[in-house]
Amino acid sequence: RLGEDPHRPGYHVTPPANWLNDPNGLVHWNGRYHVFYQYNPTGPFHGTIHWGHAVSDDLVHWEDRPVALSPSPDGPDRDGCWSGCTVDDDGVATILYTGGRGTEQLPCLATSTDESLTSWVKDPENPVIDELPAEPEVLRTEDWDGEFRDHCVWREDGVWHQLIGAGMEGGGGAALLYVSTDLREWTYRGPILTGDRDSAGTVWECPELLNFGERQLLHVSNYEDVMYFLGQYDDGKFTVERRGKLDHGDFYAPQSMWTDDGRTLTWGWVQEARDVGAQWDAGWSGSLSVPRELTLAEDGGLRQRPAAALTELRGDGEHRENLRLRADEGRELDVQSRQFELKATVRLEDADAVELRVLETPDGEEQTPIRYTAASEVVVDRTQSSTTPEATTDSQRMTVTPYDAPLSLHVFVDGSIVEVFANQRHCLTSRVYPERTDATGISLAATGGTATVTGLDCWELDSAWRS
Ligand code: DQQ
Repeated sequence: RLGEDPHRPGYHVTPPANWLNDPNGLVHWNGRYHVFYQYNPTGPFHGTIHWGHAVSDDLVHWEDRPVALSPSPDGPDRDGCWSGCTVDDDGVATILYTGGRGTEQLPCLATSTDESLTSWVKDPENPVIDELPAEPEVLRTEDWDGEFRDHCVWREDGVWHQLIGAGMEGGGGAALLYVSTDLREWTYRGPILTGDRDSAGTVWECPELLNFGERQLLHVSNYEDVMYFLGQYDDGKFTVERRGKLDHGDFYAPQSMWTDDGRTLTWGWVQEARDVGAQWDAGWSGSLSVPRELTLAEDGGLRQRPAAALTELRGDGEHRENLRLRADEGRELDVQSRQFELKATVRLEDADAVELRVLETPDGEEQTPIRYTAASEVVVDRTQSSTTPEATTDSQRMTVTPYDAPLSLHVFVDGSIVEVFANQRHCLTSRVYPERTDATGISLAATGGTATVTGLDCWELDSAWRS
């Protein structure tokens, strides 16, 4: 594995080198957690995509495994093995993925009977779906015969159900439903939901349906954002009750794993926010988020929490209580690190904002403030994140619903990743690339008045990789 790079995450899932994009085929198999991902083994760019593979016994220590799927030169996936999922077909691990061939996007299937999910055999009948659905008409572009890809498969009443993401000619995105008794012959049933182009994007990639019992959640990636719809899925139709974004930053194409003990754990692709040249120089590109446990809150909204297992990585730390922050008075923490977790409960009182500054140099030249404002926003301010002139300087923000209770902030920093959870429901993942080796400080400050941090814990986190 590539190492020795201050921007390279230590506990997030990254490729050994080269390129990673979407998480794929996440599965808890024979007691081990398997993560596959879109991988280009030949360079840090989105080229001919394979499926990379990493495995873990505890969700926090990871081991690289050999590439699981590679394009077959004469196959329907000759130009790429794109995103898909893994299901358990009576003990046989089965992947449904999109093969790329020229301008076509072709649903394909592969199986593994090997306990470690190392070797996969492609179905000789691939592709398993060889024509586009008639209605709605699938969007064709200069590049593609049809925007029609990515797979979410589940079993319901003994029948396999599959969602494929699509764009509609003249319209917006769609999540198209197919059914099958054997995962190989599929019958088209129509869209479970379609989106309005202006408010929900032209194409829906990577649709995924999650079942929380009384409510279901459909999320789709629309080139910009990961939109989620919470509501009722019944008999092939999804009725939306609320909608939102799973994350407000650099987070895309997420996918979930249903663990043996019933948790829904979701990983997203954390894209780079630096130019292609910098990615070439680094020799790697892309990371997965930390696994997030998704549940429904008591009020029916969506809860997102970092997976509990991440506590296993905690090393040295510090604890503070009732820290009063007077206007413009900074407080430094003892922990200095680029690889840490911080939890804080913040009450604004009469302050305009509280800033948690991470990756900060002693003179403040480089710093990334995570700012909680009286306007109920959390902002990741990247204007001073890096002294590199090419670095991204735009700020990212999200509205955190006002609560009677103070704001709970839970932050994971890892090299160049800043992953923020607010009130266990709003997420913002950001990329920053500080240049200076002393950008390891963490401090707190209030502006415009006084604020109280009623409780704060900060831990350095260990690295995750066994290669
Ligand atoms: N990435 C894959 C596609 C998917 C896109 C290709 C989303 O299957 O639609 O690498 O990032």
